[in-house]
Amino acid sequence: VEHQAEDLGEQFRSATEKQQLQLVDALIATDAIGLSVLCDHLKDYLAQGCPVSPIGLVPPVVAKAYHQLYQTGLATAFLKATFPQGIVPLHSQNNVDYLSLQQLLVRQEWEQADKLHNLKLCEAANETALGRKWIYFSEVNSVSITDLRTLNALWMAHSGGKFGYSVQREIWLGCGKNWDKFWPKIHWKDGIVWTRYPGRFNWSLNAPRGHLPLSNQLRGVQVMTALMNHPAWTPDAD
Ligand code: UYC
Repeated sequence: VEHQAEDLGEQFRSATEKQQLQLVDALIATDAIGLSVLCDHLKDYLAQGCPVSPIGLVPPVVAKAYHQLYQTGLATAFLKATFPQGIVPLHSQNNVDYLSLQQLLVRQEWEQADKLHNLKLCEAANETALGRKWIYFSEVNSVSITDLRTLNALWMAHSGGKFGYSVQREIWLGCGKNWDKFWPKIHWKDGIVWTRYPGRFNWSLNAPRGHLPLSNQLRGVQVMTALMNHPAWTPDAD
């Protein structure tokens, strides 16, 4: 049994990132040995000091291993002891507590998470925005690079890289910054019809890439423009 575990562990460690992403599923589907390989991977990640990408993203394999382990319910105590706040480090320069958002996202409660996300964005901007419960475009740059990266990393880690501002930005740039091309791609508009909040949005992982988090367009496109142009998405901005 020990040999088997070592072999699987070795196979996992020497695989490419793409293979590792597939191996996470295979390991979860097998038995206790598979689970221990994934736990070891998370332990190694912690021992390395939890490195993140230049824009603050948790490595996809780590996020997926965490998620699959979480979902089995067989590693609850280990995950809690190893990452007490969750897999995404909750850095804030605006003194915002993102723990409740991480908890909604790890449970895949997308609609509640989206609501709380928009409140946390306001809180990260200033007290006026928080009281108003929506953010004015000129307040977007009051949100620190750190905080916007934390928010984005939370969506990315818990959606397998499907949701988050950095995904929306990539799609938006791919559309040549043309909003009319962008809205249908993320299903915020179907033809000339705006997608109605909340019932017509897809609150699941079957949604198209970039579908979440939402930004209400009722007051115009300036908030979204400011979010897409925020320095958080420039790798060496801080
Ligand atoms: N709503 O249609 N939206 C609301 C979206 C628009 C409207 C909230 C997104 C178009 C009204 C969120 C889209 C529009 C309210 C979103 C969308 C419109 C409201 C709750 C696709 C009419 C009631 C948070 C772009 C044609 C509240 C909040 C109010 C709410 C999101 C209407 C998250 C992504 C242009 C009347 N919509 N919104 O901001 O303020 O209130 O009156 O974008």
